[in-house]
Amino acid sequence: MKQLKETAQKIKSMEIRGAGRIARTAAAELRDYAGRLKTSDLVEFNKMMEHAAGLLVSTRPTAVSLPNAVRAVMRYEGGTVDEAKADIKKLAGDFIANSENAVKRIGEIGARRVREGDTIMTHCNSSAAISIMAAAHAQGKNINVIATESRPRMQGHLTIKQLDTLGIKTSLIVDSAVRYFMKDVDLVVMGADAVTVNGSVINKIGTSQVALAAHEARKNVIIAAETYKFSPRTILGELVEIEERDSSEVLGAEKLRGFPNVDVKNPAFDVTPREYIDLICTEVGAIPPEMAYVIIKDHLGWEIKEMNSAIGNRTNHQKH
Ligand code: RUB
Repeated sequence: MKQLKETAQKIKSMEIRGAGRIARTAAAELRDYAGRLKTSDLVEFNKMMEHAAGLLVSTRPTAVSLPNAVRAVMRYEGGTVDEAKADIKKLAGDFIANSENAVKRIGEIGARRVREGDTIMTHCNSSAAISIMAAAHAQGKNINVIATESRPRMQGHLTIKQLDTLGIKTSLIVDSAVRYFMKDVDLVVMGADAVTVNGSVINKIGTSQVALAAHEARKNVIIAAETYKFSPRTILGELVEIEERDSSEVLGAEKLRGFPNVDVKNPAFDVTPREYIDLICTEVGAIPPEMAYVIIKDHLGWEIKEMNSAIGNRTNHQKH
């Protein structure tokens, strides 16, 4: 229980972050948690697994990869605890391996859209988006990247570090300079926390502004997203919750107390309508956002069936 809680806390506090990484971490934690359970009573075991699954899913509400990963592991079967544990181990292992391969494959597919000499703008820190830049660079294409800071948590600093290690020439800019620099950009590549059935993309706050500026300047926007970032629940009309994070990430509590008429709003993600997205690059191919339904149907179809029998009831702060 202690390790489960620690993992959940690491995801909540963003020590472990990024939609793909939190999904893989949750799958691994369910596997390890199951392995640590001592009971031989299957009913009790199932109950404890349900509790662990619920705790992990509750840590961050927007990244659909997280419930998708948890459900992929929680499909386990078995007539005994040992059989259930073995199935959980397999399902978690498959999810993690598929996820890692997906990021690599997205890089290979997405890099085909990158031309020699391109300047790519990116926002936040997405492993799938960086995989495209890394693959293009590895193919010998001479690329430049413009990376935003991504306030308030400055994930752009992680991005520039990774790109620097890869030897990719990168400029760091403040978020408000996106439109100023858009004229120098050939291609925008960003990640996703969730993709809805209508092809909208939910990603780090500011993503929709970058996409809007790109649209105005007629620059292509590619979203790098594994198929498990697509949200089957949106087929049933459910909306993706936008995580509102603590005000202290933007303005310290002490400073804020000095302004009795001021509050801080800190949504962590926003929604980019499909009109501003040219392609969503997944591990099974680069698709127009209008084809999101097909990805959900073909790759998460089992989830739709399961959901039809048990529609969750999450309470949301803000929905889109
Ligand atoms: C991270 C973020 C990333 C996506 C995709 O937000 O918005 O663009 O999660 O990342 P946060 P990846 O820092 O709040 O988790 O491609 O690595 O899954």
